[in-house]
Amino acid sequence: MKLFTIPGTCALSVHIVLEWIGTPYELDVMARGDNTSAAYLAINPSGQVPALGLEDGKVLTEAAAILTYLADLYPEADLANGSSDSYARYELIQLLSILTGEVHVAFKPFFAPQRFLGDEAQFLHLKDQAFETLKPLLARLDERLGAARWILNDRRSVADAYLYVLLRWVDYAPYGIKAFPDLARFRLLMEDDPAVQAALRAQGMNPVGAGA
Ligand SMILES: N[C@@H](CCC(=O)N[C@@H](CS)C(=O)NCC(=O)O)C(=O)O
Repeated sequence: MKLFTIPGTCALSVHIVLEWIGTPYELDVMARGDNTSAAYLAINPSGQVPALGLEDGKVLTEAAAILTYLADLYPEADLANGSSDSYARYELIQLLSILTGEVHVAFKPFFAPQRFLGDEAQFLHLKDQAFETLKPLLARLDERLGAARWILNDRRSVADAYLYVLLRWVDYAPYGIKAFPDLARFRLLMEDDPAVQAALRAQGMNPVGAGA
């Protein structure tokens, strides 16, 4: 398997999961901009990461699909919320949908305001608005986590890897991670994990710690 990633992006979640599983994998760490090359567009026409090249030559894209695929392929790693029971499976899909389709998407006007507005004078306003949209989403995740160690039924799953990546970005918000004490604690605990540390190192990234 080969993971295509760009440091700082949501592809880190897949990288963490590959480390948790402990299976051999190849890594293609691209620089920003490489994802619009003809070579990469042939791998993922959306130009986005993550993409996962599979052993049979197929490519899987979309973080939620890749994470579910890996959780299913390596049941011994127990990262699928115990999904032999069907409700547990849909709970995992539900949470991955919230994280990828609601929370991640809410960050997009901050990271790429030019995709939403032509008028640069409006960018700051748009970014502020993005963080306002995010606040209740993060508050709900903070409440959902509560005193638990892991976000889904207090059982480690692929959703934790994805949540960690999203929480790294909360430092950009004016309120910061400290506004969400349980998420802040979760983020710190994730950074104690040798698998997370290995993935960060391999992508030339640093832990973000407790936040400002
Ligand atoms: N829906 C996609 C979104 C992936 C995505 O937004 N990737 C970002 C990084 S977090 C990216 O590749 N950005 C580069 C670009 O769009 O040019 C997924 O869940 O995998």
